[in-house]
Amino acid sequence: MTVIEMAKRNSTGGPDECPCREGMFPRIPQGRRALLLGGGSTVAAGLANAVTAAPTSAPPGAVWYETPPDPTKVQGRPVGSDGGYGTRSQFESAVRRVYSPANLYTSGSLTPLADMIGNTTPSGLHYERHHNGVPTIDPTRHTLVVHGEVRTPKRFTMTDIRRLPSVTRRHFLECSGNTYPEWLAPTGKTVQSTHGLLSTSEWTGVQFSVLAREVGLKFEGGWVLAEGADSAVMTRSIPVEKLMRDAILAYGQNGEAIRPEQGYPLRLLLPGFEGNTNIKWLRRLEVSDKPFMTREETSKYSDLMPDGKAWQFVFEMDAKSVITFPSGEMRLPGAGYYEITGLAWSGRGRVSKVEVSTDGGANWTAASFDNSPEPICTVRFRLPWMWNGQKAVLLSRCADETGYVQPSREQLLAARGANAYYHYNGIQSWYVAPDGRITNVAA
Ligand SMILES: Nc1nc2c(c(=O)[nH]1)N[C@H]1C(S)=C(S)[C@@H](COP(=O)(O)O)O[C@H]1N2
Ligand SMILES: [Mo]
Repeated sequence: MTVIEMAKRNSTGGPDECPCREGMFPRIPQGRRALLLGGGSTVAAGLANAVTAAPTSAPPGAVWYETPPDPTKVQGRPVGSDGGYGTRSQFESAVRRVYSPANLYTSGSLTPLADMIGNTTPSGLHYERHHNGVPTIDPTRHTLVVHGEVRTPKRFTMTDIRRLPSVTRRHFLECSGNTYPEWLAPTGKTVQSTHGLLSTSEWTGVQFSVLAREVGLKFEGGWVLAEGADSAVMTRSIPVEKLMRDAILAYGQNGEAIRPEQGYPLRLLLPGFEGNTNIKWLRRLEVSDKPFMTREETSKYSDLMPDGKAWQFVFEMDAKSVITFPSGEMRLPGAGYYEITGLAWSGRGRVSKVEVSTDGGANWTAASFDNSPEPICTVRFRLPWMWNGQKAVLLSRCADETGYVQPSREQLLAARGANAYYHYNGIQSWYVAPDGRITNVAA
């Protein structure tokens, strides 16, 4: 099939067209589609950089430039037309976070994993989970109070914090509710809906251990209550041992100030710990010899076991991987060569291995990595594949440097039972039908 044929097949999207919807592989952005199909893209001679009506796939209010037949004949747009802050190409605007109206995702959004390139999530596509909206915080008035069992309680302004030595590290963040609907049955239609509460950023900030020297902890060990300045006043108890090991009070994300949705102006970043403990809009740290037993670590974010008892303080995110191409609701245009790719990550260290199966788990082949895996960070894996046009079931399975291996769905269900909710990390299966359609199935 030619690109134009695929574009024709795909040209029926409405205003809420989802980038992952069936038939969208390979996706042809609406504007370029028009050009390929020879319609709607004529430009009057000499009319440079005309703004035309945006196609339906563009976000409301988007500025849309006419595409001249020959860009060398029309002067480009002047520098500064972006108001001093760049935006992505108009042809990429269909790649968006999805806001889910129901349950866990009430006030959250999902990263479009199928469209991610490389290994860093652009800040504007980082997943979101807010328990009571995004507060508006003036950094010149924001402070962080550190008190409790410390020798010198202190209040730090953002200026104080930015004067301290900083570190910059790339880490993933994953909500422990990520992939939760899959406990019951294969549910999510796209990889964005099954695994989209996962993102990777480069974080910059001050290590907790630096701050601890400023206030003087009274004893080793113990717990710290971290509190957010949002209207949910999110609170979690964190072991001091973890904070001293690798916690970052982050004010930077991917080279600029952390986004409001990620906790501007300051968030706690606990590499590998469940998303919830990474308190955003951080305003208070209280040191104690015991945990505070807040709502989010008693009623919520505890794991109910088959025997009715609950695990508390299940912090570390287990190793997990998912194939992002091909994945749910895509359609392969025909038999032939493809490259299977996806992401693998572990809250306990580096990913050591990813294996891929194209026959539902009978045979496994080691995938290659785009870069040497970093600690507590996603890594992109890939494996070449010749599809013979027959039914196939695609799986990925990862291991981390501690020797832990990602469990199959059956192994996980056997261990955790029907009461489980958080921390689903079973192997994801994508079924490839002979017509090329990809769906979410139990392997
Ligand atoms: N203050 C505050 N911190 C918070 C939350 C919140 O609602 N308020 N949500 C938590 C949850 S459940 C998750 S998964 C992560 C999400 O971080 P993100 O929105 O930057 O992706 O932030 C955590 N920290
Ligand atoms: Mo979360």
